[in-house]
Amino acid sequence: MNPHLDDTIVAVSTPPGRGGIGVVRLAGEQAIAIARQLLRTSAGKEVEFHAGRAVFALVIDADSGERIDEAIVTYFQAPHSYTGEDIVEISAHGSPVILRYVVEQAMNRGARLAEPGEFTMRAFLNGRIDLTQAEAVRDLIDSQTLFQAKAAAQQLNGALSKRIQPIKADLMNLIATLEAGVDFAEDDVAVLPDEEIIGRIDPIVESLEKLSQSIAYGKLVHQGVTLAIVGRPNVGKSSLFNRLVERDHAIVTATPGTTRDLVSETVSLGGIPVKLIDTAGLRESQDEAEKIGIEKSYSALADADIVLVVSDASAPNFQEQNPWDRTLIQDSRAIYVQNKIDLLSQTPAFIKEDNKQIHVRTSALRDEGIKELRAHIIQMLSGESSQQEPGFLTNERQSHATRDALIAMKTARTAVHDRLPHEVLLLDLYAGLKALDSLTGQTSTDDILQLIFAGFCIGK
Ligand SMILES: Nc1nc2c(ncn2[C@@H]2O[C@H](COP(=O)(O)OP(=O)(O)OP(=O)(O)O)[C@@H](O)[C@H]2O)c(=O)[nH]1
Ligand SMILES: [Mg+2]
Repeated sequence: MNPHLDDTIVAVSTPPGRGGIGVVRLAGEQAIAIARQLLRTSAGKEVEFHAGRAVFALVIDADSGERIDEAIVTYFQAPHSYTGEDIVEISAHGSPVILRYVVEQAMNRGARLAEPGEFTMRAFLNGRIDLTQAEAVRDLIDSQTLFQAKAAAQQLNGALSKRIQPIKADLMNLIATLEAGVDFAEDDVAVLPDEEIIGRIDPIVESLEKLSQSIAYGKLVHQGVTLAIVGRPNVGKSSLFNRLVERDHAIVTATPGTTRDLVSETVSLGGIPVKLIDTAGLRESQDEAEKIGIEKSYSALADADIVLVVSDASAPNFQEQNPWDRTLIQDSRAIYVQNKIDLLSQTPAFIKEDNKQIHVRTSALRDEGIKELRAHIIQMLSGESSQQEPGFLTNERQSHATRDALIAMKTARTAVHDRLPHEVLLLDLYAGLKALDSLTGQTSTDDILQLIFAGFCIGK
């Protein structure tokens, strides 16, 4: 048992700095006893705390009894609180001086300063939330777009755990069946035939494989994507970049070779953070700085999730303008942009699809086709998300655990094929279960025993 878990902890829960209100949170057995010493009613009496209710109180100087601030104090009674313990939240005015004073006074009366994330850690340790939900709290706080926040809120609601639960239930059932066969072999408990074991392992493997792939979507949502704008010099890459970020960020001039270094800015497209990178125009150059810039363009091109391949639609040789873009022709990451259409005599269509290649026609100068380009990028992003189930992996830890579970299940399948004894097979299955446990929380021996005895008529 973690000794620190018994401490009553205190911290300012609102961000540092001044604001309209600031909240000090106290959690633990002594929360009320400590809060009581720091507060008075307007009549100077002790504050009475009622579960789930907010009351008006004065923050007082604990030594002299002088009033320091007015506050609204909310009491969440154990176990119906964020951490599962008694929690008192003191919403005072948002002055760092007052908030620090309240925290210090609470510490003088036995509270300990909370470690970063400790309230959420306690919520986890007290079984209020599982690990995926704890991670979702962090994601929710870190979210930069509303779309990210919604995705995190779904995870906080246990979407990932709900997706894992049936997989785990199937695995536990299989373990229980095999355990029964091993432990009660003399008692005529039927031993599962190999085909049936395989028939029960396969769907688990399949579900885990799908789950494992969902990290791609999780990364898309949480980390966003990178989009590189590449092409020959002077075709209007920086002009397009500025249109997409909606301000004059990159330098635009009529001289080819203007952009030397990578210029980047993150925008939200369809709720997904997209890091746009403007690059130096690709050409043979003798200029040292430009040469380095072009090298960087190539690495940005290699690393990007989406590439805008820009050409000048008005240039006479525009079809051959990007000989190097042949390497991109089969690239599903590419969107071909024909810019400067204002210089063409006829008015062309904005989006054309041929051989599955997408061509968008724009005039960065006149702000034409930009909306269509943006819509197309969003469509490309949401293409990946359309068949996505609500629960998905969002970080490396989860991805690792899922992969471990998958490996264990595949090893188990091989063990069946190799006709290894069920004791050995069970080791693999337990390894798979342990990996899933690290995602959602422990399965105890009792859980399995219960399944054995509840599901199987041992009768003795
Ligand atoms: N007529 C017209 N001119 C444009 C358009 N887009 C950009 N230009 C002009 O083309 C010139 C080059 O534009 P940039 O945006 O600097 O081109 P770039 O591809 O970033 O060029 P480098 O950085 O040198 O590789 C500038 O004079 C722009 O004003 C367009 O749609 N129509
Ligand atoms: Mg440029």
